[in-house]
Amino acid sequence: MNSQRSPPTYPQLLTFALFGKDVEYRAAIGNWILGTNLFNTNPILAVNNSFKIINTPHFFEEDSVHPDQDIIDLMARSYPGPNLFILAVDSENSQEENVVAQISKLQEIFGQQVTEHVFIILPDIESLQSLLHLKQIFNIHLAVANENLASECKTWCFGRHSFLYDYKNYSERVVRRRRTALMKITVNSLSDGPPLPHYERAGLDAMTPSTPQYGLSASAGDTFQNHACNGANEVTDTMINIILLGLTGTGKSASANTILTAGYPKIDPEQLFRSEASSMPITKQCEAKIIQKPFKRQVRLVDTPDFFNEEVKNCQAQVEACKRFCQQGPCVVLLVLQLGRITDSEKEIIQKLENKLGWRIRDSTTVLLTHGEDLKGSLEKYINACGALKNIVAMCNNRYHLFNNSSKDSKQVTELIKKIPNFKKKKKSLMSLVFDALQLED
Ligand SMILES: Nc1nc2c(ncn2[C@@H]2O[C@H](COP(=O)(O)OP(=O)(O)OP(=O)(O)O)[C@@H](O)[C@H]2O)c(=O)[nH]1
Ligand SMILES: [Mg+2]
Repeated sequence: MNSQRSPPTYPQLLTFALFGKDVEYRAAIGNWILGTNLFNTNPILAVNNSFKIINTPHFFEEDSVHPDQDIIDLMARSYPGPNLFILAVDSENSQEENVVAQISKLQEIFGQQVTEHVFIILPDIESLQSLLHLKQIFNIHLAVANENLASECKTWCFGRHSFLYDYKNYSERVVRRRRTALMKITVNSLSDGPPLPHYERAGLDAMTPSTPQYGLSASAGDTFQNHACNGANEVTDTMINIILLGLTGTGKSASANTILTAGYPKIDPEQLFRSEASSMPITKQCEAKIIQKPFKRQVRLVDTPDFFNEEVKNCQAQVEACKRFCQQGPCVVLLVLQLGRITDSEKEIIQKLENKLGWRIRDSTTVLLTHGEDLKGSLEKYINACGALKNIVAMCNNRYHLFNNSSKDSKQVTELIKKIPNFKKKKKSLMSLVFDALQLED
């Protein structure tokens, strides 16, 4: 990575809406773009490191039972608009009138301008040659299915704005409401919400949590999930991620446990993140748990290893695993530092993490100081007296908080949540979702 270049303000993930009459051909195109076979089960949504693909199973079916609902769901999942509308045209449906009918249907629903974002993928060179003239007529992009589709799509999106829905046929309010409802959809019947859309994630084999997979019961009445990210798990794409970053021994896992126990005080200790005093790294792999309390909705709490510790094997794989969480939904960072132990290696920690993750984390980071019980006097004075810490805190727009992880006081968690940036003012930004999700329970 070029360290001179400022990382993007949010991880880049291209959103594609995938259309096509033939289920198998559509799946093959989805698989080619993702570089996996996730589409074999015809999911509604599939994601990898670079792409989020929204499948539209019934779109061109004359007898679709809920055509409007299908369209609203697509708009909600790709809100405020996808980068590309991919039309997978199989050999049975590649006659000109058939292709034109599909393009016209997209125009009818999403407006004439949609064609600027339509990418038609044809089965062979012959169909490409016979349909090439449509390029001029509709201002669309045509290509033949091939194994380089992913890079072709990326190249085509480069420098282009994504499509924005105009809400002439469907109200933005309805779409947004549906989006919110989809966000509330719970994971694997964790709570009694509506059923889940089928959703799959790709390439998370770097994640091997030390605890068992789904359906964990913390204690009577308390439930949360360990998130084993090794394949086709069902999760919502807009779940908020809280990612704990920092060096070994600073208290990342202990802080994650403080957050967990604030919501689930009777939690079985076996289900906490492993946290121990040690000169060697204890957490060696990213590990995530999905919780609901004390938040209003589900939040994925992601504990990470020290990305700069040579004792952490496959460090880069762990960075990649962490990046996938950053990309999957809105995320906020807790940068964990130990009071009284801000070392030289932590001076540049923000820049170093940004370079590793390729994301300008400082805009979404709150500094979380641990060992709060050791503080003598005011925290502000302490920060002002420590140049390196003052600098880090300033980079994070003066967001900081103090935890005493040896205390069971859940107030420190509710106070922390209040300090997480108020993104609500930035209308329509992804980060507004973060703020909404981090509202405390009534
Ligand atoms: N007294 C006290 N101990 C803490 C606090 N925070 C963390 N610790 C202890 O510090 C030690 C290291 O904490 P961890 O949470 O394992 O640190 P970590 O950042 O996850 O470390 P790695 O997993 O090795 O990267 C553990 O013994 C914790 O109990 C705190 O606020 N007060
Ligand atoms: Mg740890």
